[in-house]
Amino acid sequence: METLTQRNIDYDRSNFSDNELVDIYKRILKPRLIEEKMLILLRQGKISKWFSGWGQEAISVGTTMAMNKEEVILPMHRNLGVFTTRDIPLNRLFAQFQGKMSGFTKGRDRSFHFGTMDYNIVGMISHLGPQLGIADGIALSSLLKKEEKATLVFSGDGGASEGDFHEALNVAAVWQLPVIFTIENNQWGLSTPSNEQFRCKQFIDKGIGYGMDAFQIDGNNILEVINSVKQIAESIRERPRPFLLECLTFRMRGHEEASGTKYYPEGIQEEWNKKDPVVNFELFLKEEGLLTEEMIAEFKKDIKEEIQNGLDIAGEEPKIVPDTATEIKDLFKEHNQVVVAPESENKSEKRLVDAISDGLRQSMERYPELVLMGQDIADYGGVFKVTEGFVEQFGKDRVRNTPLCESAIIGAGLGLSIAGMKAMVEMQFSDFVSVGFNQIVNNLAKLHWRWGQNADVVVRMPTGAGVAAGPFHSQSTEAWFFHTPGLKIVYPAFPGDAKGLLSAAIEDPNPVLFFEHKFLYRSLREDVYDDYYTTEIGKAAVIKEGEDVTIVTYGLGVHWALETLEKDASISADLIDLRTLAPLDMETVIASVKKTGKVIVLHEDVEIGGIGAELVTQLNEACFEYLDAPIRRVASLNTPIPFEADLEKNFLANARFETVLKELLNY
Ligand SMILES: Cc1ncc(C[n+]2csc(CCOP(=O)(O)OP(=O)(O)O)c2C)c(N)n1
Repeated sequence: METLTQRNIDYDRSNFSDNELVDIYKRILKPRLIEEKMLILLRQGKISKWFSGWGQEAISVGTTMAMNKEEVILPMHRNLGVFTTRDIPLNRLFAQFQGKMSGFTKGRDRSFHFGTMDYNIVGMISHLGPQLGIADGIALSSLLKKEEKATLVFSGDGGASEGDFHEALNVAAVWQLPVIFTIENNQWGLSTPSNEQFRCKQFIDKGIGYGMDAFQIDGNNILEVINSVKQIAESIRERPRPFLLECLTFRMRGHEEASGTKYYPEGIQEEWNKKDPVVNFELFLKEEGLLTEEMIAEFKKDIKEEIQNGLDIAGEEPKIVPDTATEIKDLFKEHNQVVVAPESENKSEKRLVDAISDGLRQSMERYPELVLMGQDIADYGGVFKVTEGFVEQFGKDRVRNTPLCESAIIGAGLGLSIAGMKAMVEMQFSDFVSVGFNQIVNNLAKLHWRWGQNADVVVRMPTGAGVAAGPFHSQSTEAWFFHTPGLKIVYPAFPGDAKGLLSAAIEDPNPVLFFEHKFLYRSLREDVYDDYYTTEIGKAAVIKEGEDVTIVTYGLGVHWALETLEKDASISADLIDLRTLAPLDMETVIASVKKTGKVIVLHEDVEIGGIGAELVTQLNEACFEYLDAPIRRVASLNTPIPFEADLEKNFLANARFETVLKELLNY
């Protein structure tokens, strides 16, 4: 590409002193020189992949210079300049790229896939859009704490086609959150041009639909970027509200170095090279008499030395030696639960729904930083009335009705947690968690393991069948998450456990999915302690003791088993209610199976690839020599769950449980 000798960008320097302008130059030069070095290293085979931000540096550097240091920025894959402008030591940045220990993820995630709250940066996951909901949560925390802070989050024009973009902007607008949604419109998403990505004339037209102000600026003009972001940030610190800021630019080097640029129209790179953000600014400062060739050479020399020094330090660092125990330990933030006993013995009869409501209310009293979010949970009290009366007691700031935006809201829960708060997100029905799935399995579950940031979020999941509600209001969804390391899954079967376990889940700084059986909400009563208390997470309960068989189950299965045992008093069984599915209390289960020699696993969820499959495998490995019969598993049919009452009955595991139990006993 030809070197520019003529300036093609007009700068308005009226807000900047000479020194500031020179400082800006040094700031924008640094990521460019790192880019140059990375390309050399790539050619030498010393790094494997590089997403280049060449030509887009003014956006990363300008936005970061405009924001206050204590404000959070959520960058994407072309925002090297955010990291350098926040002054992350280059040796750590390079160690991160090389998967070394002094990076930010202990070698567990690559390139820019990390965050560090030491620098108020929350990094991306590959899925792009989920960043935006997290920004909402961080901004919500600022709003609730009246901190007068703005949050800035990036998206590409391509990533903005994701549902997460729509959800996050919509939530930010409805809640008037101080977020600057910065769109780097480099006009391509991989090989797809903008006109195959969206239909509106210009990107900012999308702002109208969300009811937020939107500006388009020249993303290659660093002074324009700084001025615009400063102005917006100042304004929204004072009067919180979101902004859409489109920074027009061009992706000079294609998607990533290996994928080439053959699909670009002829001459487009040359055209955009004329608007190079670094060289144009350099030419401008020379014209202004602020920069000489000698100064440029000196700055380049200094930065190159810094880069080489950083590479040397990172290069000398030994490769990570895998340690399995550490890999597993780091899944969760350390939390040694100390079970809290109720202050008095006072009890009153509570339905499951009342007990859950009670635990939630007392947790709200205990944790002023706890925020509840969900559809219709405020004045309406939630569809199952768990939060009835909460608005009166805790106010609308902490008991928040949400738009229908599961993904953005779970993301916002994570944002609240990153900002030091606690979040509880209610799914209206656990079936609907499928549209928030990505945030749970890829963000909540992996965050602590990736960069040590915990996700203090409880997702409440009204679940299960027995209410003839059909395939989308009756599913058992626990196995969707059971397979994902990094999540705790709690599934109580009784009101007393539900209250204690929900309180424990909220206390726990890690992500917990809390399943509540809808059929049991109002059909089950128990005397429950009135005071606040917690129950141990990860501990099964032996509900009945016997000699001949072990029944392992959870949720509604516990009640099916109880009914079956009540019908036939001759059956002598250990009945184990798992209560927590992740982590599984295998110790209790194994001890029982070793005693009885026979075991049947029962669950409401469909059979295939379910929790039963895991239990059977682990029991086979641990108890084979103690078994007097093959392990049996009873689950619901491997079909979706039908609506009609008799069809539903036939679908559910209970239709076959008694027969299989008797077969096992007679084996
Ligand atoms: C959910 C998801 N779909 C697809 C991809 C693959 N992918 C990675 S980056 C990218 C293009 C993104 O375009 P844009 O948001 O405009 O950012 P740019 O790369 O142009 O900076 C695609 C398709 C992905 N990472 N995540």
